[in-house]
Amino acid sequence: MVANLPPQYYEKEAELKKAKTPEEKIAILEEMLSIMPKHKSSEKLQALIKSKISKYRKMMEKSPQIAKRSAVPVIEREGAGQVAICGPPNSGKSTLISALTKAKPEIADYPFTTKIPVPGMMKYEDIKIQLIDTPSLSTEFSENWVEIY
Ligand SMILES: Nc1nc2c(ncn2[C@@H]2O[C@H](COP(=O)(O)OP(=O)(O)O)[C@@H](O)[C@H]2O)c(=O)[nH]1
Ligand SMILES: [Mg+2]
Repeated sequence: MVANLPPQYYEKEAELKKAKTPEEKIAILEEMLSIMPKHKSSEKLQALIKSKISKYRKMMEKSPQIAKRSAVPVIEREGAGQVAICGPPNSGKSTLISALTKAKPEIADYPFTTKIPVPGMMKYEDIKIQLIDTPSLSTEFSENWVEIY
């Protein structure tokens, strides 16, 4: 038991339980470290908090996209493989997806009709391949989150 922990420390402890993301947890743990009195009896607790911070840092390193860019649409792969159909505006991407899969992306003769990625399943013999309709790429304008990897 550590003596002389200030009341704010216990408030932070309660906040820590409610925090959801690793970033939030790291920020709160760092505050806890700065609040706590630095003497012999708190050494173990300081070490424990530091080890928690490094655990959450490692979690963030493992899932950088989720940690940093949770507002970006992410399509999990389903089926045997994931194929993104990319290309310039009006090149027939949405037409191709709607011909090969049951997905019904909007098809129009004005550019940049597709604003979010739309997945569809293409069956080839007994294999299912996931096709993704993507917003058009162009040098003038692209959805800022479009990134293929
Ligand atoms: N002539 C011709 N028009 C096409 C073909 N594929 C699509 N289109 C037309 O081109 C326009 C744009 O198609 P769309 O699939 O929305 O293109 P996207 O912007 O790449 O998704 C639509 O009016 C389609 O009807 C094709 O193979 N030949
Ligand atoms: Mg389209």
